[in-house]
Amino acid sequence: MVSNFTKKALASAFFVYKNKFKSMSGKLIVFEGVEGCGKTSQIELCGHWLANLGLAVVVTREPGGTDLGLHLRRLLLDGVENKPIAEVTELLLYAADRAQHLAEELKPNLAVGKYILCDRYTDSTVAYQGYGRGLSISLINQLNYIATGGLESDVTIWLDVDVEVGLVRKKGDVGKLDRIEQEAIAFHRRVQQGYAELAASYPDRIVRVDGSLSQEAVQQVIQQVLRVKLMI
Ligand code: ATM
Repeated sequence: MVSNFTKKALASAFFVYKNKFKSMSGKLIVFEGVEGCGKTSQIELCGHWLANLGLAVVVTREPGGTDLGLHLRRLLLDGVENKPIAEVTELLLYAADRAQHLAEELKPNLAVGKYILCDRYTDSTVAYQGYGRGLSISLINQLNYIATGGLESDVTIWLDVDVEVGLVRKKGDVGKLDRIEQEAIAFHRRVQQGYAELAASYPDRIVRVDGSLSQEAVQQVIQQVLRVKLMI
């Protein structure tokens, strides 16, 4: 029989385990959304704002936030000699990029109190590989857990723009679309649906921001969200 003392000790060990990341003093702020939603400009504006408040800011992204990740990003976005990448291979490469990113960038920077602005994180995998490709969400959740050890964002800003508007914006910006952007519009609509369902499932963590507003208006909303959520 398990004594009350043992039960208490187990409960407190579990509490310590569950909260091991909460002791990290920095903040992980993630930006998510479909192609052309405006993440890059909003991250830049937000970085300046936080730095002007005297906070130490790190801007990073997935895939490609480490040297290893940059190689993985190229493989993922350009492909290799026009040969198709199997869906599960793609999923594992995103997970590998994330595991390295966590070890090399996220954990060390959080530990020294930095404010990390991260372009995409675990929700991208649920939205793109889960809703977009149709891979098992439960498998993706497990892989996300393996890659991150359970580290969640403090807040995730989902920049919600119409899929067609986003793709037109993106094509206008860079002139050509990468391997994933070239997917059929139905794929991008499923990704969008994924974000909508994620936001509905995790209302405390994910905040939807209307990305169709002007750049300045979107930034004002983001700053307001961060002030409230992170008490800055
Ligand atoms: P950015 O262009 O936003 O940096 O994202 C790179 C691509 O990687 C993006 N699609 N396109 N093009 C989304 C995709 N992606 C996934 O499919 N799964 C993931 O887990 C992540 C992090 C990104």
